[in-house]
Amino acid sequence: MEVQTVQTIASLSQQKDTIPIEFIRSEKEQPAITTFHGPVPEIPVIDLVDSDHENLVRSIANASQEWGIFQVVNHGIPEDIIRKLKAAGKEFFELPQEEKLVYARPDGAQSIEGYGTKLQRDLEGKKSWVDHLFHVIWPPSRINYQFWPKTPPSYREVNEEYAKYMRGVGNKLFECLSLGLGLEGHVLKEAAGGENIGYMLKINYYPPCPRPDLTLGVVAHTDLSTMTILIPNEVPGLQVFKDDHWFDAKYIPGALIIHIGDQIEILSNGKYKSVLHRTTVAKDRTRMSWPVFLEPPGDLVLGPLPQLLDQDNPPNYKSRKFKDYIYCKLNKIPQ
Ligand SMILES: O=C(O)CCC(=O)C(=O)O
Repeated sequence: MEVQTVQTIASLSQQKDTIPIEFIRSEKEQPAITTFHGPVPEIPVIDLVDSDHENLVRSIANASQEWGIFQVVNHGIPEDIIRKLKAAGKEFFELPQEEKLVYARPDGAQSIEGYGTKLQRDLEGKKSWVDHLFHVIWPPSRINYQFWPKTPPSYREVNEEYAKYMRGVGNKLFECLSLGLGLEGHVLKEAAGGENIGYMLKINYYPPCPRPDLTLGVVAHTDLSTMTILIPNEVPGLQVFKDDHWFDAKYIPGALIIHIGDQIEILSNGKYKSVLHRTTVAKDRTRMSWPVFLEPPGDLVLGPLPQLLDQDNPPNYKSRKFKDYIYCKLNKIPQ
């Protein structure tokens, strides 16, 4: 197997002032040229224990309409669990390469689960300055423990615990988003697969990079999923595209970052927006992030909710199976 992870390339690039050409982005994408410098509007910050429930629903709906992204504080996940989750992920990525490769995504596998680098080069043949580990954390029947690191030994327990909290937060957000559309609280989650929604964890590992001005971690994209619940480490890097500019997201210790994904945009018939985002990398520090993608079952057909449609509000999106949506998007076939 080729052992060309970005972590290996980064360790060879230490003490240098260059990076391999395939990591150098075109000028349209280079962060040094395209990042907005000036007064940056702040991504909405939402307190999940707002005693005024109507206010909470309104804030989540407004943020999802206007930004497609928001940060959540007072989400109920104990600090200690988050600290342990991050420590376990960091310890895994700091293992020798051959130990990590035990969890490598098998060649030709259908699923994205496993350790590796980005699945595809982009259209210009460029690579991204990031490695990752993907594995399902919920429902238990869909978990493949072969992709869960055995080192550190705490990895399994803390990820199982985190999955329970993720479900709590996911359920609450689905409910608020549903109410924000003027629907009953259960509608959106049920339309996205109900108890069969899969929780796919990804750990992103962005090693230090001698030329962060020229390259990107993950390139500009919207998430395929319904929504994404992400926790970053303290190294900034997430950028959001709004009003024709790339803005840096502020790091708020302990906050969760919620991305509205394509499927919620579709179910809401475009009322909620799936957020375009990307990441930059740092010169001397390792950035890490832990997004959890809430994904409908592959065979489930998703389209604009019929309750939102009438003569004046025709569907703005096709209805299609989630797996077909993924196929078209990954293969750049128009939806
Ligand atoms: O690292 C981040 O903050 C964002 C990661 C992301 O967008 C992704 O993995 O799809």
